[in-house]
Amino acid sequence: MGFRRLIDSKKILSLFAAFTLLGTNTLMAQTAAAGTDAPVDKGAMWLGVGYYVLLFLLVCVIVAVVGKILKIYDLTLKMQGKKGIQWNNIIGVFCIVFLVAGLYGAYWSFTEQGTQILPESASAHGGKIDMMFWVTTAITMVVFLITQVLLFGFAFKYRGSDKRKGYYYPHNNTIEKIWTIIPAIVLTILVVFGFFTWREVTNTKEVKGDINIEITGHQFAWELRYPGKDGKLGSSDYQLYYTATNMLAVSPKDRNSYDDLKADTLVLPVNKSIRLNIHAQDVIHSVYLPHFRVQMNAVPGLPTFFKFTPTITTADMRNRLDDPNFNYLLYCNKICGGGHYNMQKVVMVVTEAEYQEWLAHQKPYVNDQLKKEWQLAYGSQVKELTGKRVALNN
Ligand SMILES: [Cu+2]
Repeated sequence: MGFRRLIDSKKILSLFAAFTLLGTNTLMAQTAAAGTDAPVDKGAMWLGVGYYVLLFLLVCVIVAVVGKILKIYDLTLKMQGKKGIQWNNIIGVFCIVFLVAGLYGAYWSFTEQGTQILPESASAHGGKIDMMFWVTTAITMVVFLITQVLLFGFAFKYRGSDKRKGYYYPHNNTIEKIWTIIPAIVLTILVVFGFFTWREVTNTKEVKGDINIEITGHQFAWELRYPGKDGKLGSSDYQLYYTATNMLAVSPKDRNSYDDLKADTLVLPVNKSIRLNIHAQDVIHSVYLPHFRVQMNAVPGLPTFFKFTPTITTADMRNRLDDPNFNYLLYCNKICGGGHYNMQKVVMVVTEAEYQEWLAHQKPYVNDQLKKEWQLAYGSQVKELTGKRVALNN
């Protein structure tokens, strides 16, 4: 396509027209929103996306036009018997510019995003997880720096030149060995390190003294159940029908459930071993407690658990961060549907005395309505059981 035809092209003109139209609409929408304090509607947002897509296309067109102009200039120089544009030098310099800009971008990313890093770990095992993170980050950063400097530095140093002839170098076993064996050793160390840490964190049996807490995910909330005075959680059975009164499908056949407590907030005593027994009712969710370096999937029909020991109370962490509004949070870390973002709970780490005080105020899970439901479904057997145990707590 000739230069004149490119400029006259109807496609470019229509692109400009659409660009101007969308740009004007976006500006108008923003001005209107700013004037009325109204929330920005989604139509304006998509208009904004269209604006930037067209902006990108426009930049591409400009680059293409400049390229054509340079090509014509290059041809003119050659027709006059002069040397053409030294593309090899230009591209070589671009490599160095790209290297410097990229490294600055990485530095900027560390300084900007780095300020959002989590505070110190608030659990006993968290230090090990952090150590794995920092070792991996340090190794990958060293590799990143070396490879990028060599890649772009060599592209500049050995750029095409009439004075130099390329050396045919098809294969070298020594180099192949170096770049296969060294990464293999480094990766093996990282994987083995990770394996032992993960095994230590998860390969733990339920022992006496653990505080068992049941957490169940459903679209879109978490439900909590604490054991009563017997310290034992009654079993739940995912095959039971989940009803509004029995959200956790607790089995009426297990006496241990009769003194269990229903809770709205995840309250944990400091320096005590917590065993989270994790369930899901509908789809896969994930229990995520970033400040304690805990994450475990909640899978329907496949109970999972995570054991950890909180080491810093909420009050203590607020002091350390100098932020009186700080709260530990529990998130769902699997995109489980439209209300996924809503699956968030406040976690309070408190002293043992505060924990006991809080626990004493929690309501029993097996309430009167549930007792009635069970009696209707299971008859006198359940009536006899509930009659004995629930009386102790009510
Ligand atoms: Cu979820």
